[in-house]
Amino acid sequence: MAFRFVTGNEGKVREARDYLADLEPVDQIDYDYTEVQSDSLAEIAAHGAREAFEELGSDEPVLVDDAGLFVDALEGFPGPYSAYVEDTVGVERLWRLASEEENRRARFKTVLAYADEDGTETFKGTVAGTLVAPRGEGGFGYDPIFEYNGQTMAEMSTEEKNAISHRGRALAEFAEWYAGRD
Ligand code: ITT
Ligand code: NA
Repeated sequence: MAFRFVTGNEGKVREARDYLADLEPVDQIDYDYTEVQSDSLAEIAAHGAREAFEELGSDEPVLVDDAGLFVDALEGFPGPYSAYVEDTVGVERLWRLASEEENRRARFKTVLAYADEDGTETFKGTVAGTLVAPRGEGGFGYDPIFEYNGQTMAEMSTEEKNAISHRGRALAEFAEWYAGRD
């Protein structure tokens, strides 16, 4: 048995492997699930995981992770549009926009959805931090501008990031639930 992690993002897979290695192997799978129009990461992730599980065949469980950066002073922007904003405007310009605000607080949120023949479960994780000018070579996405406890997430190892990150928290909750099932 392996988890089939449906994502085009290798950074997510690296973090999931670091956390789930003791449970099952994690295979990265490409599948273009329908991104339902919703402000809710949970709805998007749960719908995607369900659809992928049903369409892909085989009974191996599926994972989907839908994440976003929510900037307090920008009413939670880019939020559910984070991937689009990274691809178009880019991380550096989002930082410049945020740097004009006095309040630099932001949070990462993620929802990890799990689907198998018994149903769909979701696990949430959030971390609050401060936006800063880009630093660090690790991580991915918005990590270089997201500072937690004096370090940007791009300055952390995968292990260090998992220990405090939104995804690490969701993975921990999921791992506990998975290990405790009958
Ligand atoms: P998949 O949908 O294929 O999984 P994606 O990169 O499009 O990959 P999301 O829609 O969940 O994933 O991500 C939204 C955006 O937030 C995208 O620009 C990511 O790079 C970024 N992001 C997600 N998790 C992050 C993290 O832990 N650190 C920094 N940026 C992150
Ligand atoms: Na996405």
